[in-house]
Amino acid sequence: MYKTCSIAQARKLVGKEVKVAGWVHETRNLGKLRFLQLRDQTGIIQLTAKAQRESDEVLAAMDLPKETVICAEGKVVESSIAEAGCELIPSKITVLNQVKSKLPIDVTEHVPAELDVRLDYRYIDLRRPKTRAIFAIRSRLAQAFREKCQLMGAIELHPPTIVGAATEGGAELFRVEYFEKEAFLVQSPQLYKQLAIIGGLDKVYMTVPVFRAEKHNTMTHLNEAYQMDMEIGFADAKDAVDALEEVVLYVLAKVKKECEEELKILQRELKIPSSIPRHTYSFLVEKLQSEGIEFRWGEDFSRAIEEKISEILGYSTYFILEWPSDIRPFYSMPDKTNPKICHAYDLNYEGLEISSGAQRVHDAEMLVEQLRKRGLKPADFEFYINAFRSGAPPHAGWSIGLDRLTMKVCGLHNIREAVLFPRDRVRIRP
Ligand code: AMO
Repeated sequence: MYKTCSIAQARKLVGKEVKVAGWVHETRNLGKLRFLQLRDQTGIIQLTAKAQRESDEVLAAMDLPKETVICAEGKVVESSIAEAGCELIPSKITVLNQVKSKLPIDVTEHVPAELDVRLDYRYIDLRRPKTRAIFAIRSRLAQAFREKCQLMGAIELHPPTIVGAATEGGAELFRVEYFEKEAFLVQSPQLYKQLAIIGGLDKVYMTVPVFRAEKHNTMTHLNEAYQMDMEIGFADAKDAVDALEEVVLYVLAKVKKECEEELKILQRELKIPSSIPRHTYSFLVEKLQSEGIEFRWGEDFSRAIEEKISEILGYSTYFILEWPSDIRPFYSMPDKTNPKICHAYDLNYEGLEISSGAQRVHDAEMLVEQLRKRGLKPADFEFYINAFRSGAPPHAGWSIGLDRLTMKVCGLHNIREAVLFPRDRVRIRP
């Protein structure tokens, strides 16, 4: 057995003998007195050895190079100088593995590292408390999403990743060779979650990777992203936006309550509104125009325009409802009286679009028309369109970008920081 407890647990076991394992974080040799900070995922404990008290083997081990993997046995005692209020008096230190190369990242953060280097050596970067905090928060966000969906009575699905047709427009697909056929990596679980609703599953959710062959290089886009989707049967746009608000507020509240330590490491104070204001696209365009900002109805909001909107509103978390039909995907339901507008919506959290969705078109002939209008071939979507001829209920749904949500919750400037091994135009290794 390499350890009897974690370092966090050992810190609570004053007076007890323990065996802990981890990495040498830092050492300090004052001659007669030697200190070694031992780190694992849960924290750091100080090992203190005295020349007159400890064996030669233990004293020698107190000078091991940083990041050596060791286990240490000894007694936890109270300490007025150690940061944790206790320290470990080692009786035995065993080297489990040595460091055999010069490390490109300083885990103690005395020397800051460029993001590119950190991503190339993510396995070392992950040893930094800040990076660990990001992934602990990301994990809690994803878990809280699942929890809330289950509480709302939804069923978790696992849709395919290799597909035969586009969902979000034809130009952004990664092609794959699939035996003698052409296939694609999925852009969104969109079609499949809708088929599940047509199948009679009333409320479904999923957390899935999606692939977008977009050639951009921005701080908020990836070529492989994680989406947390929900689709609801017998629902209109308002029902879906209500559900989205409920889920997002739940998830944020969970993280605020249960990731206090991680948020502190990241120096983040999470702001959670009691409710999220809702504005139509047209209202925001009027607001922009009344402030003298040049913007034409029908265009998509750029990042710069979104910043202006936040400035004008005085807050940066809000829904945008009722979008121009022409700039939304084919499955978005047009308004009956004014088809220029559709029942689609976005959620901007702290100035960034983190979620998007729509009430769906549930009539097969209307879908064919919508596909044609966008230059897409209905024949490519035959299996999907046919499903709408079998008795399709009205439905609506949305997708939350997990990477973007993590980025914003953690206060990061670059989405890549929120992803273990991000995929962008240049990065496919490691
Ligand atoms: P959309 O394409 O807007 O909608 O995606 C939904 C959410 O996923 C995140 N996202 C991304 N994050 C990082 N990099 C990307 N390239 C990227 N693309 C999307 C965003 C975005 O808000 N099928 C619809 C959803 C629906 O209608 O249910 C869809 O995929 O946070």
